[in-house]
Order: sequence, then structure tokens, then C-alpha cells
Amino acid sequence: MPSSGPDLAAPPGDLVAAIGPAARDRLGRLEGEAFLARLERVHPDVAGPLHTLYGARTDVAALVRELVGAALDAAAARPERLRVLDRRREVDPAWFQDSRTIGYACYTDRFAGTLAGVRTRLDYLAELGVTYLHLMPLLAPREGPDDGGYAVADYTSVDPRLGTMADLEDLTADLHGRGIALCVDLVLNHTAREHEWARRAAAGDPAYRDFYLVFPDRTMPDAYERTLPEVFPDTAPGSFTHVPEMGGWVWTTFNDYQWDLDYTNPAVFGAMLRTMLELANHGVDVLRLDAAPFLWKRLGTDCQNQPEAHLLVQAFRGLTRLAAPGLLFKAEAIVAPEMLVQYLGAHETYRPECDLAYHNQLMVLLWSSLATRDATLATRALSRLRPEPPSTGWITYLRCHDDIGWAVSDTDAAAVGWNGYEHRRFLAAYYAGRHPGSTARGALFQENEATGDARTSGMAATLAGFAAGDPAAVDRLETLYSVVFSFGGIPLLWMGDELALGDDPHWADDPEHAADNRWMHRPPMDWAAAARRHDPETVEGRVFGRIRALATARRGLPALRSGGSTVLLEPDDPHVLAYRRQHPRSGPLVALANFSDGWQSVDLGLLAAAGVAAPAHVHSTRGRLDLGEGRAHLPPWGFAWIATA
Ligand code: OTU
Repeated sequence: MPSSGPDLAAPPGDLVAAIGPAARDRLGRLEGEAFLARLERVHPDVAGPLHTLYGARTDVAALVRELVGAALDAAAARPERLRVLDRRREVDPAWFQDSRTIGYACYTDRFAGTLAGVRTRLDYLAELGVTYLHLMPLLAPREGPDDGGYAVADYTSVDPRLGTMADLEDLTADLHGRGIALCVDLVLNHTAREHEWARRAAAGDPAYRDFYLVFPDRTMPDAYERTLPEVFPDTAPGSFTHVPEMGGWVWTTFNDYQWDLDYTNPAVFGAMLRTMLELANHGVDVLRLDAAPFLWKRLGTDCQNQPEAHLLVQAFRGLTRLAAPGLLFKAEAIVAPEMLVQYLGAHETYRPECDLAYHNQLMVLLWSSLATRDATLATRALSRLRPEPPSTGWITYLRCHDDIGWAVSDTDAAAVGWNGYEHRRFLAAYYAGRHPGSTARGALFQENEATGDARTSGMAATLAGFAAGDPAAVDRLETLYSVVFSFGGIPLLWMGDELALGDDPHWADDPEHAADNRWMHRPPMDWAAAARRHDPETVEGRVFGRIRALATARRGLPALRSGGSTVLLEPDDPHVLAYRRQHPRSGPLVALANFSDGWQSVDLGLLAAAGVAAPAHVHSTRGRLDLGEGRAHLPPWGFAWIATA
């Protein structure tokens, strides 16, 4: 870890002298003092990282003054309705950790046409108990292919097809009125090449050229590429694009129209901070930091998860908290298991970073357990993960808009006697329906001839067997989601999973999408199917009822809230995933999930050792607990949540 510089524990007197009167003057005495108290609190988390990142290049004290000034401007401009929310959240910083927090993720257009349309669908979300809505990228993208909105041309306006900034504000007001927080993507690793910064750079403005990473010839790109993996080997090979107007090779980790920003330049940091502050002031509650692992490049590495990427996020967090103390950060870091919890601030010592992070390992291991009918790898790998800091939480999920990358580590595979490479290949083949006995009907994504690596596309329903008419599919989907809802953290439903919505059969009709089969699992919402959700005779009715029941049961279970602990248990039956959830405010809860086509059982001694000596039914597939012969019995693909009587 780079050192965090000299003793920067308290804000230096000259900073307080410079900011203090202005803060009191512009924010009033109460708010001004609160701002200064926050400054005292976050200063080490801001100045330390900035010193390491920029100390060699610039006067860090002056940089901190400038950035704190930007935060003060944002604080002064913050609408009162958002300050009220901030107040509540400072009183209750654990607000997002509540077991009542339930998430839903969707594309605005595919769910409801426009932002105004989303406001007409809030009753539907309320039925599922949703309190956290993630709308996929909604800022103005480039024209033409835009990687699902991840190529932003203007951070200050909304995609005109979806509405305006005023519509976004109106939506957040409605959401807040219903106790729903809004999460929006912030694509901070790159901009579209049509963004004004990039246009100015291409026009020769040196200040903006310094926003991007440009190399005159192939020497450095070749040197970097020796250790750089390719994100989209099929459609966007390599990580550099030759751009004549830029006079060389521009760093483009993803598509050629997505130019990586150069975070060694403090001006880039400042520009992105202002973007964050503005989004917060429009009413956004959670920023999903897209591609966070990629923010810092280092020769000879894979240019992911560099220590500086963490320092950047830490500094952003401290500074945004000054103006918008209710704002949360969510890390999108789809990385190896041992790299994951650092995004929640778990370094050698805790350093506030993101409040939330996707639990990519859990997601991968759930699908792995389904394919192998065996939970031992999941048990092993999940018990090896370092626990998340208690003030943070995981986002637990089964599917999202991206492909599934088979992040099973060789170490974990070897620990259960499997070959990691072979297992990853098996999973890709299984979910593409290329394995005998598989009823999954997904597709391979970005098969890499060179490495043998392949990822998977497809909706949860497709992967769980609905498309092949597998009669076990309903129970499977429910049991997978039972883990998502009980593992600890915020469960995040991917739009349509609550209805077992299948893939978009027309995904390839759009020529801009035809080369990217992630569009399979980004279907439009099927509101006709949703209309059948209360009819138990239909598939939609069965699935919706079970997902809603999981949400309802979860809400009343403080053991499931974030900030508690999850301990993997080792049942004597390899088909069963078992864990104990506990929170200081509650007794333990044991969750069991059967990943097999037959009845399975676990010894009640396992439950007793986990603190559940007199097992009582909380929620399960069959609505009761099947006990007998000293064991808890689970039907095929069944689950049970058990507490002490
Ligand atoms: C993210 O994904 C988004 O989720 C994708 O939809 C975008 O295409 C991409 O960024 C570019 O903006 O590599 O295969 O560790 O896994 O950032 C998808 C994080 C990706 C990466 C993730 C990236």
C-alpha cells in the first residue's frame, strides 16, 4: 500500500480558517457547523489519498482547498428536501442496512419507456417491497452504439429518449415520498469519445488532452498489453485505439468509442467530483461506480485493483459526504474473490470507501452449485472471503445486465479436488446447454480462443431451465433467490426475474446490438405477463408469489440485515448450502438450500452448534419444517430458513 503521507489526521488550521467563515456564511450557523464537523471527520480520508495520488505533481493543500470549496458550493446549492433526507441519514447511518431494504434493477426504457413512465409503475415495485431502485445508465450517451449507456457524452443531462433532468428530479421526489432510494450509474472510468472533454482533446486543447491516456506509437501500448486481459476480445480486441486526431493510440479498455480517463491528472479527479456532486443534488441517493477496478493503470499488471483505484474512491467518498452526507457509493467491481471486500474499505485497517459492493462471488457460486448439484465449492469459497466491514453491505444478486464471468479461483477449486480451468469451462458449456442433462439455454459470451475463457449470457429463467420446460425450474429459481434474500446485504432483483421472464427473442434484430449477446438478458418488461402475477395457475403467478413471499419474510428478520455476519456451515450432505446469519440485534437464523434433484437432509446437530437448538420454521419451500430422525429434510431444490423456537 502506498503511504498516506505526513500526519494528516486533523484539517490544518489554514484550511479551517479559509473554509470556516464561508461555510457559516453560506450555509447558516447550524448547517455551516455541520459541514465543518464533517470536514474534520473526512479530512484524513481525503487528504491522505490525495497526497499519495497527487503529491508529486501538485500542491495537495491547495488541491484540497479547491475541492472542499467545490463541495461547499454543492452544499449551498443542495435543495432543502435533500437536506432533510441527509439529516435523517446522519441520524441513522445504518438506514440502508435495514432488513426491509429490497432492491430492483432495470432499464428505464425497457421497464417503463421514460422516467415519467417509471413514476406510473411504483405501485408494482411497492408490491415487491422495493426500497432501492437501480435504473441502468440514464445520462446522455453518444449517438449510435453506446454499450447500453456506458458511453456517456454528457454527464449533465439525461438521455433525451428517457426525459430530462427535471423528470429525474420529479421521479426522485416521488421515490423518496415512498421511501425508495434511487441508484444511478456513474461511468467514471471513461467517457464517450463524443464527450466535450474528448472533443476538445481531439481539437488539440492540451488541458483536455491530459484528460486521456494517449501514446504516440505502439511502444507503450504493446508493453501494457503484455499483461492486460481483454474485456471484449470478440468485439473490441486490445485495449488501445488509434485515433488520428489525437496523434496516436488512446487507451480504450472497453469499446473503441469509450476513452479511459487519466486519473493521474488531478483535473480529471476534480471534474468527476463535480459530476458526482451535481448528480447528488438532483436527488440521486446511490452512485454505482462503474468499472471501479480499472481507474488506475500500472505497467506490468492487469491494470485492475491497483491501490490507487481504492485511494481515488476513498477521496471521492469523503468529499461527496461533505455536501451530501446521505449519498452512498456502490462498487461495481467484478473481480477475483480476494480483491472484493477491499472495495468496502477492508484494507489492513478500515478506510471508508464504498458502502455497497456487488457480491459477485456469491452470484457465481450459486450458479456453480446449480450446475454441479453440489454446494461444497460454494461453502469453501465463501468461507474464505474476508468479512465486510460492519458499516457496509453487500448487494446480493442472481443476475444483472452483464454476462456472468466464471470467477471461480483455482485455489478454491483445488480445495475441493477440482481443476479450476476445467470447472470454468464446464460452467460456460452447461449454461449454454452444451452439457448432457443441462436444461439451461443461455449462450456463450466473448469466447476467448487464446485463453479458453468464456462467459455466459441469459436471463435467470433461461439458465434455471424455464426455456427448456424443466419442471424443477420454479423451485430452483425460488431457492436461488432464497439465498439472495437471506445471505446478508441488499437483495437486488433483476427486472423480470420475479415473473421468470425469459430472454428477449428479438435482441439481435437491432444492428447496434447484434454483436453483443448481453442484450439477450435485457428484454423489455412484459406487462401482459405481469398482469398474470396474481393468478397462481400461471408461471408468473407462481414465481411472483414466491419472490414476494421471500421479500415479506425477510422484512421481519433483523438477522438478515447488513452489518451482521454470515458463517458458512459444513453440513454432512454435499448438496446443501448452509449458513448462519446473525446480527447483534437478533438471534441466529440458519438458512439451508438444496441444490439437487432429490430430497436431502442435514443433521440437527449442525443447527444446534450454530445456536439453533430448538428449530422453528421461519420460511421455506413447503411452508413448514420437515423434521424426523434428528434431521431437517429439504425437498428437491427446496430451501428453509430456521430460527430458534
Ligand atoms: C461494466 O462492466 C458494465 O457493467 C458493463 O455493462 C459495461 O460494458 C462496462 O463496465 C464498461 O462501462 O468488464 O464485462 O470489474 O467487470 O466494469 C463487463 C468490473 C465489464 C468489470 C465491469 C465491466
